[in-house]
Amino acid sequence: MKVLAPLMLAGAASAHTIFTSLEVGGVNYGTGNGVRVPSYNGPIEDVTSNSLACNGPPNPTSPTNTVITVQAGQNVTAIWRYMLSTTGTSPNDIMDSSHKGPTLAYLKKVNDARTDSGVGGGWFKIQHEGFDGTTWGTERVIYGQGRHNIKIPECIEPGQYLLRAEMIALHGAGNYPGAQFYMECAQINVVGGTGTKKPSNTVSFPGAYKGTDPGVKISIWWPPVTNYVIPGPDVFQC
Ligand SMILES: *[C@@H]1O[C@H](CO)[C@@H](O)[C@H](O)[C@H]1NC(C)=O
Ligand SMILES: [Cu+2]
Repeated sequence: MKVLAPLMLAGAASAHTIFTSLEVGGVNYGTGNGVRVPSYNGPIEDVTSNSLACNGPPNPTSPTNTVITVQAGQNVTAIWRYMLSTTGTSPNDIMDSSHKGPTLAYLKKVNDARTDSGVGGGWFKIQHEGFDGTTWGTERVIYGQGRHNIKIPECIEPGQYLLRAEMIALHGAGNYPGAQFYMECAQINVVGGTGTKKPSNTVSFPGAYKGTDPGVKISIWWPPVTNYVIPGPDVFQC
């Protein structure tokens, strides 16, 4: 523990993150436009909190009236920044490099993306990236200008969805609570697809994660991670 303590303190210091804006087809819609952003960048650590769905108290988010149009089958990019006011793209402008863990993305079909809280069932996973033996998913975002690439499945039915982009930081996850969950929800309208699929492998937020999940309660510093199990369900496949 003597060796680990400085690392954990460094991680605890301040360097959190926010999914601040969504980029679609090369167009960035702007901070908080179509993405419900909090003013404070802190994590949620309680996996039973309603704030695990789309963030929320202790980090209340601002509503937005924008619903961003996305073509089914298109890739969108969640843009992560250290703070709402951070405009740079150096690694420290994204998230502290101690914040190693997976990236994930989920969709939930809703009647009105502007008003649906996101709390409850109906979420299906559309992307995740864990640890490949060398690099964590979050490191690709930290060293990739905060860009988190997410494919919207081509086969899902058109309509409004909440897009929940997430990064989990595991630097202090040896005990639960300890893992830091960072997530915001974008409001999107999926068009153009011929899809009709309603994914069956859905989960709830809160509910999808447990404090005992091997990907939530894990000491990543020692022993070396060999087979990281990403929390949540399998990725939905068309
Ligand atoms: C689209 O996003 C997925 C992740 O959901 C990624 O694996 C893929 O490389 C991306 N494709 C392009 C062309 O960027
Ligand atoms: Cu942090």
